[in-house]
Amino acid sequence: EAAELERTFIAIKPDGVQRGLISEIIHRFERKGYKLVAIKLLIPSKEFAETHYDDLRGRPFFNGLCDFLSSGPVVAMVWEGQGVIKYGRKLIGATSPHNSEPGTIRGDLAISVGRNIIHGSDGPETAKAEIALWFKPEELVNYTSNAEKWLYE
Ligand code: DGT
Ligand code: DGI
Repeated sequence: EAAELERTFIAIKPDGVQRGLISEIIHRFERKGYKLVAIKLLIPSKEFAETHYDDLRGRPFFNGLCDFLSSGPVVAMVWEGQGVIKYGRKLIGATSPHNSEPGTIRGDLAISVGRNIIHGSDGPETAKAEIALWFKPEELVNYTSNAEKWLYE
């Protein structure tokens, strides 16, 4: 059966980049079997960060969160695979590392909610919107992964 080619937006935030966790985080998505279809390193502007976190406008931490996201390089990625939106969130762990289980990215690698090293789209609608916000269509690379026939029945 053909795999449903679901895609999600994943970002390694400035704390993850500065702490040298880029490869660690990519490793976890890669070895799970997900396929990388887009990746770039950039410093988002404050305005861009505000657009990304638009649904959190009005929260007391909104301004600090946007300052933080725009404070340094971010690794923006799109990952593809069956159920990658929901299960990617599972790999990431709960928003606050206090609640993230050991074994998850935040559970293993972060301590505080405001420095939780990674972002992942929280549903199909946000995945679509965030991919479109961060990437031009031509930046998404279409290719066949030879691993697919060993990952999906
Ligand atoms: P999501 O999945 O993006 O809708 O966010 P949730 O469902 O993980 O979080 P939600 O909607 O219950 O709460 C909204 C925000 O409030 C969430 O981004 C993180 C923040 N938040 C959650 N628990 C706590 C907490 O105990 N303390 C503080 N300061 N913030 C919290
Ligand atoms: O999708 P998540 O990143 O798990 O969570 P979210 O979309 O609800 O919140 C976005 C980010 O906002 C989250 O990754 C970290 C930050 N945040 C959430 N709650 C707090 C917070 N930052 C601070 N400083 N304090 C908070 O209470």
